[in-house]
Amino acid sequence: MLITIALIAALSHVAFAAPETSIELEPPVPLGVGALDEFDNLQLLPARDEKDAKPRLVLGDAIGFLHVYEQRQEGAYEEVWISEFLESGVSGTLLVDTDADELKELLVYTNGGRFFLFDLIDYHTIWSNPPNEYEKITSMIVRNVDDDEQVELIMVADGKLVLYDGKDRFEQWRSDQSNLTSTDIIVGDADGDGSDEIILNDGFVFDARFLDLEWESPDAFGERLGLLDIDGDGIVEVIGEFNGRHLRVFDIDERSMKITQR
Ligand SMILES: [Ca+2]
Ligand SMILES: [Ca+2]
Ligand SMILES: [Ca+2]
Ligand SMILES: [Ca+2]
Repeated sequence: MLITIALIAALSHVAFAAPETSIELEPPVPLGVGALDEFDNLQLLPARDEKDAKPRLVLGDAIGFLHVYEQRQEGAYEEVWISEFLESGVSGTLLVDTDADELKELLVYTNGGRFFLFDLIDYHTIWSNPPNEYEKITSMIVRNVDDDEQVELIMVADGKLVLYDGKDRFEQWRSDQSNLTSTDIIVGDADGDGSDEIILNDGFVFDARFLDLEWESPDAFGERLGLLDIDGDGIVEVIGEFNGRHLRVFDIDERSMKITQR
């Protein structure tokens, strides 16, 4: 009887265990509670290979170090690597293929104007931008916005919008505007003309292709931005978050904050 129960338990375990195997390779969010999966400076790393499927995560700290943690047992992580000092607080970490070789790198930028590419297997530094190239980077995202196959690093550095080539690694464009303080950048076609805009959270909208300033909104869009078509006209609206909670909606094509009262 006991053996039968054990057998049924074992069989049902097998039946229900299968989906969990793939989750173990790359959990959708770090194990833990709270806002961990929303932090720009905490990323799950993909498994090194199928045999070594231990969940790993990287954390960039406010002093200027990167830490890699590996899961030792369910819910418990342990530090396995720490970087050299990156000179200033880590502002953002991105997992991205910067040079179009179909392998992702860890791209890290700091408050002090440096950015670094790290190898995802052994964490060695693949490349970093020259010291003193920029004094301060307030925001960075990575998108392909031109004709070459590689992505561009789109950042606000020293008050300017800067596009940096991801493969040949040079500054390919910078804006005339030098008063930008953007802490979030989003790319999408927010006016329905079929080409993308680069939208900065402090209210600047650039054409992503021709890089001209399309609109300077009198109101900032919030600290964090999202894009969603919520009025069904086929054009996304900018949804901006203020003070970590309050939301406002902006119609970029109509160049206005959306009136929400009746
Ligand atoms: Ca790559
Ligand atoms: Ca490109
Ligand atoms: Ca557009
Ligand atoms: Ca819309």
